[in-house]
Amino acid sequence: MQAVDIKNFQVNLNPTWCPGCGDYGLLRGLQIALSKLSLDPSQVVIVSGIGCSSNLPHFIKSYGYHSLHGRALPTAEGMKMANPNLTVIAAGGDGDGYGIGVGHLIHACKRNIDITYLVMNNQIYGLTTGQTSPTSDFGSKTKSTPEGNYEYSFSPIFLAISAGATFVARTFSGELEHMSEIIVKAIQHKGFALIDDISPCVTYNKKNTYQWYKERIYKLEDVGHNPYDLSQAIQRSTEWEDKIPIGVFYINQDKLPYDQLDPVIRQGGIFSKPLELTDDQKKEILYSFL
Ligand SMILES: Cc1ncc(C[n+]2csc(CCOP(=O)(O)OP(=O)(O)O)c2C)c(N)n1
Ligand code: SF4
Repeated sequence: MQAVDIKNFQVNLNPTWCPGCGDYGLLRGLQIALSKLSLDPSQVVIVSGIGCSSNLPHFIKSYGYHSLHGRALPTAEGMKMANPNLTVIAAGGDGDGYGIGVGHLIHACKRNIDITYLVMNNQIYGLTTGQTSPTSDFGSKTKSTPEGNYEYSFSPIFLAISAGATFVARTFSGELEHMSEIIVKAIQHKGFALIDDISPCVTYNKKNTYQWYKERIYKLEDVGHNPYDLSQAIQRSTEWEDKIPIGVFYINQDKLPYDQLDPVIRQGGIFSKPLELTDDQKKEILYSFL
């Protein structure tokens, strides 16, 4: 694959994340993947929700849209429907995507629209200074559970597979080459792709540290996992605590993506239709967003 210079996707701005935050890894892995795919930054849009991780679009050269907490997916889906030529990437945290936005996640999986969703999962609410999220481990001590979390977490991998996602993977912010390869595959996949990235919060999550993950992580490809086998994928999807699989859990190439089924999107989406507005009217609409 012919790669373009990674500088095409870099901006002259230092991320505001804490030193050591896993989100730096995801940013770098995504930039490597986009350069490997030789994409044009003007054909890529990154849509986020709210949270530390959701600041991602500011730190990468492409189109970007910083939306509302939990609302990255419907915004991203709308963009793909309007202009199916774009490479649309949604991004955010576990609180954003698996908490407040979980209803949208289920429908995006079911709809199988051709976008890639990157969740920087640190098992905590980082921006709001360390409350439990839906993926916080049972028993973990956080600001909102000083005596230990007494809710059980769920597996986003299991959820996405059962809701109909056609590409489901997990990456680790400490494994950049592996991560970039998986992001490349997810973007190339035709349909909804979820990547759950283990992205440690070094400031508020004192349990799930880089070291904690490194002692547990193994690669699915090293154990002969077959991502085209649904029962194998489901079986691995709930593995956690003692051993944590990373890699591609599940691929389904039989289901057609929404954008190949919907009659309007198939014809190029509303982007391809004449706007029938004067230049002044276009300017007025544009400036109302600034
Ligand atoms: C509707 C709404 N509810 C709550 C908030 C407050 N809020 C902002 S960020 C956030 C959690 C962020 O956690 P996560 O998505 O896991 O991202 P992280 O900061 O850990 O990257 C919350 C609850 C908000 N901004 N809007
Ligand atoms: S608080 Fe946590 S998630 Fe937020 S930037 Fe710092 S390390 Fe990253």
